[in-house]
Amino acid sequence: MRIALLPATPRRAACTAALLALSGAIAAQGDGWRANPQVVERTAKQQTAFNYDEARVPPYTLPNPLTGNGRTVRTRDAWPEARRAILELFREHVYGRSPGKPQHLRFEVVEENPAAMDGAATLKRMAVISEQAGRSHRFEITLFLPNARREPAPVFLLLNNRPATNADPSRRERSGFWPAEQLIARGYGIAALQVSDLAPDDKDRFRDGAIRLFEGSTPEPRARNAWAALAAWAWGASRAMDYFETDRRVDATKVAVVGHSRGGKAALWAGAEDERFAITIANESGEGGAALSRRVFGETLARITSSFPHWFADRYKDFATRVDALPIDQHMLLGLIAPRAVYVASADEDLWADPRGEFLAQVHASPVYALWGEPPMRADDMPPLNRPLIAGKRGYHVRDGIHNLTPYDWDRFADFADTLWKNNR
Ligand code: GTR
Repeated sequence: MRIALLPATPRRAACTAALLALSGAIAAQGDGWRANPQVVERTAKQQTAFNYDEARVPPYTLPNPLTGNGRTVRTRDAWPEARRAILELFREHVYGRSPGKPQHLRFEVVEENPAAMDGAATLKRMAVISEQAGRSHRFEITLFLPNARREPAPVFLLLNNRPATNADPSRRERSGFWPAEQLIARGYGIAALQVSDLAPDDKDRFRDGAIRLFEGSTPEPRARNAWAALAAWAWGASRAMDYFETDRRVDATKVAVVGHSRGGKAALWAGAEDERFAITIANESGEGGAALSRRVFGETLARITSSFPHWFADRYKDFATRVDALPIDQHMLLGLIAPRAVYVASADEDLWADPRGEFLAQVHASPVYALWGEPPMRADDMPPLNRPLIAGKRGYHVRDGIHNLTPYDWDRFADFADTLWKNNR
């Protein structure tokens, strides 16, 4: 059995095997998450222009996740062609077209400390320096590797969209948003980059980073499918992966890209664009992330493209008030990650991000995963609060509390990686 509903505080792969046997019975109870009525009432009062009522989700038909170029795929062998076509649809309509590797790329050690965290970890701060057409761009990666491990370590890479102090290499400041000690104790490496180093999160300045590297100061208007901030952040994740491939202490076949909220949207795009990421983790990524746009629940396409026009290709806003005309929905973004692993997480009080819509994207990506015999997630499988659901290479949880990335979430991500990589130590 490969579909498992884990208990409220799952800890180690050691106990997972026993739980797998229970899962069918638990999953059948139908005690899945429902939005807390008080939270719905409070949120609806605060944001009267948005829908928080399940009964008012409009009827919708999702595009077939197996259809690219008008042809529906039925076999694994036929998938790569459909995948390429679907990827193109996302580039053209949603995230824009990224440039790939720069002409020259090099890595410089900024700091290395083999006895960080009281000897538990090695700290490496690396500069990633890109050159293109005589211009250059630089950003840093902070990486802790577990010293207890002899073999190359699997690594979680966070696309940090919060203050840099949340991923403080000195550890004078510590944050549950990037609980480095916790991951090191579980035998994982943990890395972070600052998304603002790749593209400032500002509609007037977002080009002042990786985008300028490629475009110089080309005058407006940019192409309607030109890449924007989310794609630039994802591009940074790929350059970090380029570095991991050169570091003998990193197992580059076991890298998880992680993001929260806007960072989660970028993590999903990184996982879709770059097949080197073994696991993609989107925490509360919401609209433009894992949530199905056609549900029009919480944040909408109209709202996100007007508040954050610099996140997406300009063309995305053409669909602001006609989501049904989009050739894709976000379940197809998860489908692009198949057959690699993907974990989606939501929070009970984060209705803006539409927890059910995030879960349903996993459900509707199931036909793609089925090409590899991966078990489905079904609409009725939505697990209760704080009970992760693992279906083969896919995972989902909805935790109690507000919009945030917490040590609880990280422990569930590590549990998921444990099940995939048998990282029992
Ligand atoms: C919100 C935005 C969301 C989400 C969030 C965040 O304002 O509407 O889509 O990205 O910010 O990044 O925390």
